[in-house]
Amino acid sequence: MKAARAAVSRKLSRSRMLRIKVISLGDTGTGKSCLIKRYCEEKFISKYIPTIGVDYGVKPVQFAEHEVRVNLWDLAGPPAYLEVRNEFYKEGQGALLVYDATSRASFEALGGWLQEAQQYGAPPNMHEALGGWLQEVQQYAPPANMVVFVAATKLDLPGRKVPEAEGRAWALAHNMPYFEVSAASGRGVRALFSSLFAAVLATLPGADCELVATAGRDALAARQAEGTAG
Ligand SMILES: Nc1nc2c(ncn2[C@@H]2O[C@H](COP(=O)(O)OP(=O)(O)OP(=O)(O)O)[C@@H](O)[C@H]2O)c(=O)[nH]1
Ligand SMILES: [Mg+2]
Repeated sequence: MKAARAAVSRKLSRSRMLRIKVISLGDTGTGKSCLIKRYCEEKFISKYIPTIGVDYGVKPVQFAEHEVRVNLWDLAGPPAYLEVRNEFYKEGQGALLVYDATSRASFEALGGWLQEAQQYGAPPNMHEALGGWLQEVQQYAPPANMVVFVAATKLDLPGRKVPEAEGRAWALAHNMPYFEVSAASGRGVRALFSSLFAAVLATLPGADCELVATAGRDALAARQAEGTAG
């Protein structure tokens, strides 16, 4: 009887478990898959293994006594996979918009990625966008359903082509948080993911206040550990 009650309660808590959906986007080869692998498995693979369409993974993340299941949809960057990617923009609640700091082309492609997300995601909040000081914000606003974070990757490599100030200014102009990371060294990765999760959780109407507060505190601690708190 006791065992049956415990099983029912486990089933109930599983069914109430919060799930969030996060997607990755950015040019092919920018390091989206490596970033996710570093966060989920604390591993780095230097051999390039292109994503075929989309890769899916679930990461359970603990915030005090609350567990959140993060569904990660790692999208492939090549234009040919648009047909696969477009399915995911409506579902995504959080997105990592990734560019390679050693590739100016991947940075210049960011606006196009936002447009793609806007075209296939929920329509952007035009009222908010129009309040911005850049006309571009209106054109490249992220979908209304999605919290988007910008990540400059491969910070361990020499030959940087996009200075930090430029990446940060672009993100700021589009009203998005900006992080500098390296999947190879792990720099900034935990701070990036925990901050994105905290931001997504804060947008969910049904999320427990204590969970949201704990996620926010965890994210701040991770940013402080990286020296990126601000
Ligand atoms: N040095 C260094 N190399 C990296 C880093 N992140 C990724 N790479 C390398 O960049 C290449 C591409 O990485 P992926 O993560 O597969 O790129 P992707 O964005 O997922 O590419 P697609 O799946 O084709 O869209 C691989 O050879 C990685 O080892 C990094 O932080 N530092
Ligand atoms: Mg990939």
